[in-house]
Amino acid sequence: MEFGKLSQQLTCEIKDLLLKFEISTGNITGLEIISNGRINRSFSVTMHTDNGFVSYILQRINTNVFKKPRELMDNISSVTEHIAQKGKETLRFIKVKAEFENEEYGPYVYYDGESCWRLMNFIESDVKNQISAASDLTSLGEAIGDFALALSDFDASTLVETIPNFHNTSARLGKMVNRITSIYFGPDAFLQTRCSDCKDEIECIISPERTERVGIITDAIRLGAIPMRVSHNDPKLNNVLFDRYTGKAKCMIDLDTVMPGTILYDFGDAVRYACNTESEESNNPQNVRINFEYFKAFCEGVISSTSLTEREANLLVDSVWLMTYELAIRFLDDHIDCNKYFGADSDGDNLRRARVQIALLKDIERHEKEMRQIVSDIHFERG
Ligand code: GN1
Ligand code: MG
Repeated sequence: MEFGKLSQQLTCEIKDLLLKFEISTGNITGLEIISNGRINRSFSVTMHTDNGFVSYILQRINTNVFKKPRELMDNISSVTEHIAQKGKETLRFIKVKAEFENEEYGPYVYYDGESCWRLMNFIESDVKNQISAASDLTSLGEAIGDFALALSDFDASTLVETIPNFHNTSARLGKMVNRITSIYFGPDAFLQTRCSDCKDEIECIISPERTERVGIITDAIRLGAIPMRVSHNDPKLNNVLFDRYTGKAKCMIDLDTVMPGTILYDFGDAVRYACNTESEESNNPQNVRINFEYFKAFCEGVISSTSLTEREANLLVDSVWLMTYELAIRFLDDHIDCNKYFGADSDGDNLRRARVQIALLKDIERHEKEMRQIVSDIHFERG
């Protein structure tokens, strides 16, 4: 949305918020709502200051999802400092002016009595919501590999879990099953009908051949079979910035879910989002397939930019399966729970999203062998 179209009131509120941060302000010449994230509310603001035109991203942190904004920002600032020290591009947050700082929220969050706000420098770049060529996938893979490499000497145990059990698929499955069970035995006829209307999707999720595979990565971490690393955990295509001129990935953004984890979460989640022949929002689950050309290009990007252990490499395809399964569970559970987490423009959005993930899951199951072959060819080639 353009500056002129934002309500006068919102524009004034934003102007006022900017005054709370350590920047030199000026006349706002551009203001847009950034609408491609599902969780936080974001605005891009351009101002004409004594130093020329400067742009920032102002964000309202969703504190229903991120319940500890201070810890969240501590995580992000230590990780971004580490990346910046290596001379790599990353997000830079702006401190709140001392007189507006609140000890509970720390130096990077302005609390207006209701909401938590943060401000960061705008990075000149392209954001992609859709892939236009296989080379985009190689760049995406390199961004994930570079991120892992830049943080390979960062002590993951110093980070707090901003969303506990974020990629604990088994816990997510348990939560959905508990919800359905209590609806089934409970008094709410509306919710009971809501569950019966997605009976096929529920059955698909709770089928034993799927549920028995749910711990494949958490078990490997618990047993020490794969290393605990810093992972991004939400590497959707539009959480990576691309260079406008070279098309190469510049850096990863949306660092709220950076936590101790495994690169497998990043690998699997990026593939399930970006190598789907349809979008996450598609109305045509019957057209959903894994795009092998994209998958191959992505694997090349990741494998060429970071080093994986043998066990990690063996679990790459499982991670794609698992992250797709997890998102199918999360979207379906949120639909049953009346869209409280992801939100919806109209009821049914999250069921539609769940159907896309289920269709992708089935396609992955049909083609696991080919996917494993692609991984092992590239991994073997790189030695
Ligand atoms: C959310 O905020 P956004 O749009 O980058 C979600 C991800 C999901 C994604 C699905 C904190 O990401 O986990 O994969 O939607 N982020 C959080 O589109 O829950
Ligand atoms: Mg995002």
